Amino acid sequence: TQLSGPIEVERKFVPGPQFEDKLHRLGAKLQKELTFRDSYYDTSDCRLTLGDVWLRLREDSWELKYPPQRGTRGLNGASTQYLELSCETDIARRVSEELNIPCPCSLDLLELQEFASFVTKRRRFDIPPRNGSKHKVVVDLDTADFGFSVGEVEVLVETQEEVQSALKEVEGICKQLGVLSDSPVPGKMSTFLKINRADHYKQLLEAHVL
Ligand code: V4E
Repeated sequence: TQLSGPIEVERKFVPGPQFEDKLHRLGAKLQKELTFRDSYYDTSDCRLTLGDVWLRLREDSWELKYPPQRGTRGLNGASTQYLELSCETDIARRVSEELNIPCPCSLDLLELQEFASFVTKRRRFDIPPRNGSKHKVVVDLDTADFGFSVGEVEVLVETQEEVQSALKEVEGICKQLGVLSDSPVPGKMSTFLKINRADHYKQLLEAHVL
């Protein structure tokens, strides 16, 4: 089944000491500050996350992230691309397909368990359009309640054809901000699991999902 939702192209980074100066020099403007709780769900044998499928309740809304092609990962070096769904019916369809079970009318009917829950404080910055740029770029600075901070440069696109140019743009902005690291930067989830769910974390590492 072809479900539609935006493709999120992003790259995580560790903001250095002079990071906010660089952000302002690029003309970035603080768009909003928000705080939200994410609770992530999976089967007891972690079949969703082992397939790189991420189901969460962000405050009161279900959201699903998964790689564009079945059986592939959303990783592209240190940058990532994930499809995002936010309609609960579409999410139930995609999750049941992943688990090879009949589609439930509601996600509540699936016997899923929460495996992570944390609060993020986010400051979102808009990057002004640059010469020749096709995409709207945002920079998020996140701090999670378990004492971990990470940044993300992000572009949302509608089609797979736009992914390459979005990746270029994300990487260009990272370079300008002095945060283009060669190796992937651990995100909130990876760090949360390492601290709180060592066995789950190990399984994901061994499956090359993290
Ligand atoms: C762990 C994971 C996913 C769930 C968390 O997604 P993330 O984008 O890190 O969270 P957040 O709060 O920033 O969501 P947003 O508000 O941007 O929608 S989705 C994919 N993964 C796996 C993964 C990975 N293996 N490597 C990297 C660098 N990132 C994610």
